[in-house]
Amino acid sequence: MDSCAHDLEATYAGHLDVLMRRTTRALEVTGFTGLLIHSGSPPPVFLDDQHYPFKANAAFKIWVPLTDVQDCFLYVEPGRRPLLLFHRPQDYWHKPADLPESYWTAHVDVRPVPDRASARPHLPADLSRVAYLGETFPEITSWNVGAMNPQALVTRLDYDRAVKTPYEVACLREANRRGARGHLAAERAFREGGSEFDIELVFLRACGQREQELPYNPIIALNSGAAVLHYQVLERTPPAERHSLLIDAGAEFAGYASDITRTYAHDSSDFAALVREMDQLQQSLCASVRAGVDWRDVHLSCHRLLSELLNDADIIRCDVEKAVEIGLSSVFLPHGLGHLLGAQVHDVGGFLRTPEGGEIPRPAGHPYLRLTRVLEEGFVVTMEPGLYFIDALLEQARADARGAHINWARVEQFRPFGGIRIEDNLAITRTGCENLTRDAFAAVSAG
Ligand SMILES: [Mn+2]
Repeated sequence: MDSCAHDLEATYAGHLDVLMRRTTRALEVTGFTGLLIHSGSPPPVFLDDQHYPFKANAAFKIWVPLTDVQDCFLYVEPGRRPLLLFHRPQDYWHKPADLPESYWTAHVDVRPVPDRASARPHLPADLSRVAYLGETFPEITSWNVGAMNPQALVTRLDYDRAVKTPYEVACLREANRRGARGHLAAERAFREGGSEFDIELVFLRACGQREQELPYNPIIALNSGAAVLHYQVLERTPPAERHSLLIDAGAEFAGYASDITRTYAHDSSDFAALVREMDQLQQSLCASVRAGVDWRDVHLSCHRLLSELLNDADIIRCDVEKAVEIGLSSVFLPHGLGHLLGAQVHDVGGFLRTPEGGEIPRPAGHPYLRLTRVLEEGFVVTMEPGLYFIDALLEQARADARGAHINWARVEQFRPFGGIRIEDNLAITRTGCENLTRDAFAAVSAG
């Protein structure tokens, strides 16, 4: 058994205990006696017989690592083993999923059911105090569940989910190892002259995943494409000149996501130096986090560090505090510093003040920050500072008072490179953090 398989085996039961404890409390507080969770079913394309790719609901896959079986139900009642009604249709068009047998199946009561309606007799006769989580489907109305997706319960579960169990951290560690394999192969493809499309194929092969299995579609941008934050084009032909690669791509493991970005310069140039400086900036931010730190402060300290770096690189000429205050640093870094990560790439609950709800506001002038909570032991977050040369934002700055602080000749020099983002996944501890991504790159390079 490899170390990952061993970790999963050793930690899954404890993970279930934590989920059961959180759920028991959430049900008590919100007045329900049980929870029924649907794995989901893929929506059909409009007036077509095709369906969109299936994505299992996060609320479901945190209990059981089934990411590719639609129309399963998980029934949870305090004091009982979770009941999994496993969808196993009689279907000769598709291959029905095999009944699972893995590190988790001994802890769950698994029963095959051929369709949604056949799941109903396996559930308690009276569901009037059971909360349902999932999309609605025609049969569910006759099941008389107590409530569909009650907000108070959803909010409480979202809030709790920010803190990962040791099992979840083990899954995220493995998702990072898979992602690191993809990234190392992608860098080689870039050096060998591949197109964006070539690099994507190499990434998929090295991760061992098809695109729909990835947590999100990779962002693979050569040259100025890197200035587009969610660049979605995959050019089939290589560009005539090769300057840079920005690749933001993650892999999946047992329903958990990695979310990793690297930026490479094609040759040694001022841009290569800028990438190294951004890497140091990112590492110093990683060194500054631990339980008890307010993420909003880390975000603002990133803007100060970036303003210093921009001055040192002679891209701006402006006092650091002033550069943050007037939004000059935001011209070059318009997105948030990071977000919660887990069963969802952008795990929900990043703004919640308490388990009951309430929102912690973003700092003024930073509308895209996705996390405003104080870090706790067990949070897993991304750390992803960036520095971009985005025409639309530069033009806005040129038109207002910020333009006078920008060295436009220097900007012109860097525009063909697009930009830089460096993103790692951090598991927060009492005294610091475990960098799941750097550890994964080191392990994969060594092994
Ligand atoms: Mn991210």
